[in-house]
Amino acid sequence: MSEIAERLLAGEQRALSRLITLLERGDPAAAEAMKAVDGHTGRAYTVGITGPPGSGKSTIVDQLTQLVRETGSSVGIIAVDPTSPFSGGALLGDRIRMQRHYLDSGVFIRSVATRGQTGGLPRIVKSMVRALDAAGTDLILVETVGVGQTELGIISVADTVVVALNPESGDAIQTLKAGVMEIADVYVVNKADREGADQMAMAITGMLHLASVSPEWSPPVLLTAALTGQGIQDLWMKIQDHREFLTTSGGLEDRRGKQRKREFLEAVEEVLAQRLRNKVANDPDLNATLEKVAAKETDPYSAALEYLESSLFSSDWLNAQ
Ligand SMILES: Nc1nc2c(ncn2[C@@H]2O[C@H](COP(=O)(O)OP(=O)(O)OP(=O)(O)O)[C@@H](O)[C@H]2O)c(=O)[nH]1
Ligand SMILES: [Mg+2]
Repeated sequence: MSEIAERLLAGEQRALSRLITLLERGDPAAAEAMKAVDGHTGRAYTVGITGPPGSGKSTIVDQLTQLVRETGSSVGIIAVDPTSPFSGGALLGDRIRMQRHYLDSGVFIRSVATRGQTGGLPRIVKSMVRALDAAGTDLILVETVGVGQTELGIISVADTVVVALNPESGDAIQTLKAGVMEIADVYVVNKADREGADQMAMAITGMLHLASVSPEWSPPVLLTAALTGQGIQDLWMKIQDHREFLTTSGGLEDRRGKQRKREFLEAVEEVLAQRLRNKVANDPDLNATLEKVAAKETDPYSAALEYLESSLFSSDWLNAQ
């Protein structure tokens, strides 16, 4: 086993930081270490916190961390930031919001920039969760911002998904329609100190009744004021209830198994697409084909199939449905 994997399994924080840096660089040593530690994962519990921008996710994460640290458990925080790594705004805000935890050796905090990437959660987030898990972290909190694919992608890594909304987010119902209802295990109407929180909670509850998402688990709808910590204890209890439900029903194993299968298929696609891009970029004959397409000598789709057939794949492979 690689040295870094060994040190990680021994719970060394520096090995964890190092591994994450290697993962960020796409260093082959990271892949090797991840392979070695994979069998040692599964003890950590992962909670995803997602919702529209500014709904108070980081404040909730900060308060949950505080609460959980009081029990002595270690916490890993991964903030997935959709902005560029250089804009810094959101990261700076998070730093301020979570600053009391930066000096705590029982809390590990890392941000991941998605760099405008669309289509699911960046793969590195899954590796980071696994690395934190292997290093012995008890609770992992993953914050994802926004609505859409990245947000929904949280389901591919979290055991429990918390969706945080606000009383005034008039778009909340819209948010729910955008596939969020299928992934939310717990709803939080944060900023309950503001007007309209009860109505918002009732509206969500009403929609849940209509949708009846899962017969075994009805997602609770909670009110919190994360700024003061109000309702956070209750949120933590509901997260633990959900964990208990998943563990006793066998749902946890099922969920994690599905996540791993999906990750495998995504990796196949990713590697294939990458190799294909490299190959196409370095193909000296490609220009001739492109010129033909531009000159309307052939239509783009048939040209693409012909090109792939002649240069990369057999026609059997391409025509298989
Ligand atoms: N009034 C009130 N404000 C809150 C509450 N919770 C958070 N806020 C404020 O809302 C703003 C956004 O909070 P964050 O925790 O950064 O929200 P976020 O969802 O992490 O934001 P992004 O990561 O940028 O999407 C901050 O100014 C918080 O102080 C609350 O319960 N009540
Ligand atoms: Mg945030």
